Amino acid sequence: MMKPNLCRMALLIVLLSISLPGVAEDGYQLWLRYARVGNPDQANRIENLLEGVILPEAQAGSYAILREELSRASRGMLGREPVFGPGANGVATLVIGTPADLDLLDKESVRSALPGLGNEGYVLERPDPNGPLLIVANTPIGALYGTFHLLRNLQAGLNPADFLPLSESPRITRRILNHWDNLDRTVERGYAGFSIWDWHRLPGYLDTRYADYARANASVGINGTVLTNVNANALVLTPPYIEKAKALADLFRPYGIRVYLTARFNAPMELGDLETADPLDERVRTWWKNKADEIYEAIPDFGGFLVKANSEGQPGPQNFGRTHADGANLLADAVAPHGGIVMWRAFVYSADVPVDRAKQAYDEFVPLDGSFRDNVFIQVKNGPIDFQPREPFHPLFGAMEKTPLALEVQITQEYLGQATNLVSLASLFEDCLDAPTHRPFPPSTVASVIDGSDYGRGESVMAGVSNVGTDRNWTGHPFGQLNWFAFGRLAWDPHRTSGEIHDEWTRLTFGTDAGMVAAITELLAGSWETAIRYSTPLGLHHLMGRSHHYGPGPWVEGGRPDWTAVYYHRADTAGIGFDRTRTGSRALDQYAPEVAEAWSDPRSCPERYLLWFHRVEWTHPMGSGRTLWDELCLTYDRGVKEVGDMRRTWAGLEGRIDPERFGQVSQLLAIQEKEAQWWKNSCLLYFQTFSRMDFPPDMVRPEGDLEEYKSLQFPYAPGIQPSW
Ligand code: GCW
Repeated sequence: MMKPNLCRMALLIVLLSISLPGVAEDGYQLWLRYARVGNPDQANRIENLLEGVILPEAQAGSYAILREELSRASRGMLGREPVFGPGANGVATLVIGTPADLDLLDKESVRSALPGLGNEGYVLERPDPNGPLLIVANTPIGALYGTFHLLRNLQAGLNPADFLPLSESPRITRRILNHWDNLDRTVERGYAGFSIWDWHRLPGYLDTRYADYARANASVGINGTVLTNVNANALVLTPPYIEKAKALADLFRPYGIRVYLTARFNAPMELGDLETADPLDERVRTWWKNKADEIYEAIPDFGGFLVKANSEGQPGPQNFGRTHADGANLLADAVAPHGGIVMWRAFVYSADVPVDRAKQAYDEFVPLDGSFRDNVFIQVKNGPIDFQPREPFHPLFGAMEKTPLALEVQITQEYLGQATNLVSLASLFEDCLDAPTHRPFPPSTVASVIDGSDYGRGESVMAGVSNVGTDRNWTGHPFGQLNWFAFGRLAWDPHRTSGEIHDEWTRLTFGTDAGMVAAITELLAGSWETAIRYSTPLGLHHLMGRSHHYGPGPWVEGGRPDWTAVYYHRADTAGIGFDRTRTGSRALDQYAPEVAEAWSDPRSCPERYLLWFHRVEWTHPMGSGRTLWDELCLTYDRGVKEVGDMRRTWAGLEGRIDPERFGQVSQLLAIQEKEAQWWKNSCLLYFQTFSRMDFPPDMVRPEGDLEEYKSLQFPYAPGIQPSW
C-alpha cells in the first residue's frame, strides 16, 4: 500500500506529465487532452467556473459520463477536481441539466430557447452576470453535448464572455460512422491497424477503448456507428453476434450513440434458412421481419441497416430480377415497426453496362424516385466515381425530389495517401457540402439537399467511412485525427468552414501557442490542394495502384475496364481526358442545366475539373497561357515542392510540440515527400510517352525509370479486403 502522501505525489507527477510542453504524447487522448492551462487568466476563469458545479445525481448514464468528463477536464487543465455541489458560501458557478432535473424555468431566455432545440440541442448562457453559467437541454444527451461544447471552447483558450450566450442543435439528425470492419478484425481500407471491435471476446470483455471511442464521438456529436463492413458477412445477424452488438449498443447508449449493422442481402440463404432471398417472396419478408424483431428485442434503439447491394460482387435484389426499391423496401418494412431506417447505397456500377461508370448510379436510381418507403435513405458518395482525391459533386444530389439522400464521405484516406500523407479532409468535405446543385432550386447546395432543409424533411443522414483502428493514436497518422473530428463537426453543422475546424482542432490537439496555431492551420489549409497536385491534378482521377490503391498506377490496364486507370485518363498521342460532354458520355447532362453549362466548354470549365469532363489536346491552351502539357508538369512539380514547404513549416515547430508527435509527423512528412515525388515521376514519365513533349525548363525534371516504377509491387499493403 502506498502512503497517502506518496500517493498524492504520484498523482501530481502523472498530472504534471500530461501537460508539460516537451513531454511526449502518444496521441491516444485525441482532441480531449485537457492540457494544463498556461495562461493564468484563462486558468482563473476555468477555476471560477468549476468551483460550484450543480448537476443531477447519477450513478450511471449520461450524467455520470458528463460528471466524469468535467473531472477529467479539471484535473487536466487545472490539476485538481472540480467542486461538485454548491461551492464556498453555497454559490453555484455552473449548472447543468434539463428543466425536469433542475429548477431552471424561471430563466425566461432559457425557457424560450428550449422548444426549438430538439433532443440533442443545448443552450449555454449566463442570464445573471454574477450568477452561474447554465447548460440547459431537453435531454441528458443534449446536456452532455453542451458540456463538450463548453470544454472544447475552454481548452481552445476562449473566454466564455466572448462566446456566451449560445444555443445549438444539429442540422443533420443522424451523424454516423461507417466502419468497414470485418469480423476477423481486418479493416477494408483501414490504415490504422486492426478493427477496434474485439468480436471474439465480446460480449464478455469490454475493452476500455470502447468507452473512449464513444466519448470521442460524443464530443463532436457523432450519434451512430455502423459496426460492420458494407462488404457484409451474414454472420453478424446470427444470435451470438447480435449479443455482441448488444454489448456495444448498451455501452454506447449513454453517449447518445446508436448501433447499426450492415445487412447481407442473401443472408436468408447464407444462414441456411431459405433457398431464395427474393424480396417479394413472402418467406423472405417474414425472415427479415423476424430478424428485425430479434435484433430489436436485444437492442431496442437499434438504428437500422446499411446495405451495399448489386455492387462489386455483393448480392442484391437484381439477382432475383427485382429492383433496388424492392430490396430496400423489404428491409425498410422489417425495421419500420421499431422506428428503424435503411441506408441503401447508390454506389452501384457494373462492368457489363457499356455506359460511363460515372453515370450508372444516377441512371439506376432516378427512375426509382418515389418508390422507396419513407424510412429509406439512398446513401450517395460525395462524387460519382469513388472518393477520388477530387470529384465534382454527385449528380444525384438534388435529382431525387421524393427520396431523402444521405451523403457518404470517406474519412479513411484510401485515395489520399492512406496513413502516410497529411491531408485535411475538412477542405474536401466542405467543397462538396458547399457545391451549388441548383436543384431542387437555386440556391440549393449539397448541404441543403442532405440536411433536409430544401424539402422540409425532419430526418437526415451524413455518413463517414471511419479511419479508426487499433493504433495507439487511433488513426495511424496523427493528423488523421483531424479528419475524424472534421467529419463530426461538419455532420453537426455542414455550414461550418474548414478554417474554423482547422483552428479549433489544432488548439485542442497541439495547444494554443498563437504562432504554432498559425503555422499548423496554414499547413492544413493548403494540404488537400497539394495532395491533388502531386497525384491527380486538373481533373485526372483513378490513377492509383491496382487493388491496394497505394501510390501511382496510371499504366494500370487489363481486367475489368472500370477498375483500370486507362479507362479514365484515356491518354494517347492526340490528348488526354474523359469526354463527358454531349460529344462523349453525356454524363454532364445529369447535372442541372446551370451546372452542366458552366462545365461543358473546355475553355470555361474550371481547370480543376478539366480532364474529368473533357478530352483535350496536349497543346490545349490553359488559363495561364501555357499548354496543357506544361501546366500538368508544373502542377505535379508544384505539388512536390509544396510538400517540401510543409516539411519546413513543421521543422520550424520543433520544441513547440511534444517530441513524440513532432517526431512522428516529421517522419511521415518525409515519406509524403518521397511519395509525392514518386507520383510526379511516374505519372509524368508515363504521360510523356503519349505527349512526346519536353518537360518545361522551369521545373525539377522527373527522375527515375518508368519501367522500374511500373514493376513495383506491394503485396502486403494494408487495407485490402482478404477476399479480393
Ligand atoms: O472505394 C471502394 C473501395 C472498396 C469499397 C467500395 C465501396 C467497401 O475500394 O474497398 O468496398 O469502394 O464503397 O463499397
